[in-house]
This record gives sequence, structure tokens and C-alpha cells, in this order.
Amino acid sequence: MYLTVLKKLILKIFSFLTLTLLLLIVSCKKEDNEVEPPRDIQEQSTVDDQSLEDFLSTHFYNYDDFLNTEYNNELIFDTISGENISKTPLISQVKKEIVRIQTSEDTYVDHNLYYLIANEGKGINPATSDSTYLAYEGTLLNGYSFDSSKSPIWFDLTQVVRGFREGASKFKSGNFTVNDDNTVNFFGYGQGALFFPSGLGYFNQTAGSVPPYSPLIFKIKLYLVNQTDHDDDGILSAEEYDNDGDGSPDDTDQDGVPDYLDAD
Ligand SMILES: [Ca+2]
Ligand SMILES: [Ca+2]
Ligand SMILES: [Ca+2]
Repeated sequence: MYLTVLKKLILKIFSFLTLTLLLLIVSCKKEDNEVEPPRDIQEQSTVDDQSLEDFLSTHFYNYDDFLNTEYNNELIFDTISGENISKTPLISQVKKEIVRIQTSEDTYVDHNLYYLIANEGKGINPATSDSTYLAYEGTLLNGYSFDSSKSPIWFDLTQVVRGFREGASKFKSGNFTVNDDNTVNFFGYGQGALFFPSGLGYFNQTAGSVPPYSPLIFKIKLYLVNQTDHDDDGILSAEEYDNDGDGSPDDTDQDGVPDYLDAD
């Protein structure tokens, strides 16, 4: 993707300003905010998936707005009832990907990640180890909004919960123009939503106002992608982060420092 020098400069300034921000979607450290003992992860995955399917079957999004104008829409969910009784449910419009969580050396638990692509975007997909400049809103299935940023901010996807990391990589970045007053207009960006079980979120942790075992919804607008080389060794993190595909960072020399942070 071609970027002018000015755009590259602005991209750098964006990165510098926002990389230090820490928001709720950043994975929590293991602390005393956990329910112990944790529930069985397979059973919880099944329970959460049923809740997600119920939500997706009974709700629709404002797809007509996106047909009329491609960008500058807010994604809105509503129940299929009353005058909206004939709307197409989300369950017919989302895509599903199975994300495996390793629970022991040879045991994996499958989780269903659903994602709605309202606009795919015209740029590049981030790797799960890249940084993304995005606006988002996180809600529970009951509609309660627990975290949001309407203005985009940078997220290192290695630092966010697994469902968000995997889901954000399904969207493509956009582009932008700079106005005379130095404000920026974005266009061609990926927009949609992620719906995932607690096993890909906080599971048995309380995270801010999110109760344990909460399936999560994130609406996102993915504006920019910064392909990241965390350890500055000339090899993009995308090529070092998770080559065995198990969802956790590889550590080839098993020294406790994952490859993407291990400069040697
Ligand atoms: Ca590297
Ligand atoms: Ca791995
Ligand atoms: Ca290592």
C-alpha cells in the first residue's frame, strides 16, 4: 500500500502518542479477581456458544444503512420483533471460526468465534502480532457497554484477549486523507463486530465491570495496521509469533522469552 511521506510521519506520531495507553480489552494479569476454582472450560464453551447463538438468532444489524453509504455508519444491533420482524438475523450474516485453546499438552478445547463483516476494508489484514489503530465498543450480550473508544487508539494485538486478537485479524485496514486543518478523514476501513465466548475473553476473571464467564461483543473500526517487529531483529513478529498455530507465542529455545521478543 502506497503511503506518502507525510502519511508515514502521521502514522509514526499516532504510534508514539497512543502505544502507552492501557484499556480494558488488554488482557488482565492473573490477580485476586478470579473465581476459583474455575469452571470446566469445555462445558463453559458450550454454554457460552448457546448464549451467543441465541443473541445472533434474535438480533439484526442496520445493514440497510451500510448499503446506502459504505462509511461513516455506526453499527447498531436491535431485536427482531415488531416492525423489524422480517429482518435478516445476524446468525445468517456472521462467519464462524473455530479457535482452539490448549488446556494441557495434548488437550484442546474448541471455541466458536463469530465475526460480522459490515465492510471488509481495502487495505491489509493485521497479523495477530501486529499493532492496529482502531475504534471499538465492548458490550455484554444484554447490551451493557463496558468499554469503548470512539476515537481510534493503537492496540498491540499481542496484548489483548484472544478473541479480539483473532477477530481483528479478519478485517482489513483503511486509508486516510489529511485536511488543511490537519484533521484526518479515514475511508476504506474494515468495520464490523466480534462475538466470542468467555474462554476467548476473561473466562473466570472479573475485568472492570465485566462479570466472570461473560461472552463478549466488540464493535470495531480498523483504520490502520502497523506491521510490528517487537524485538527489532529484522524479522516481523508475524513470522515469529505463533508458527505452530496453537494461539500462544512460540519459544523455540525454551528460555522463557517468546521468539518474537527474543532478539538472539
Ligand atoms: Ca522480530
Ligand atoms: Ca505457538
Ligand atoms: Ca526464547
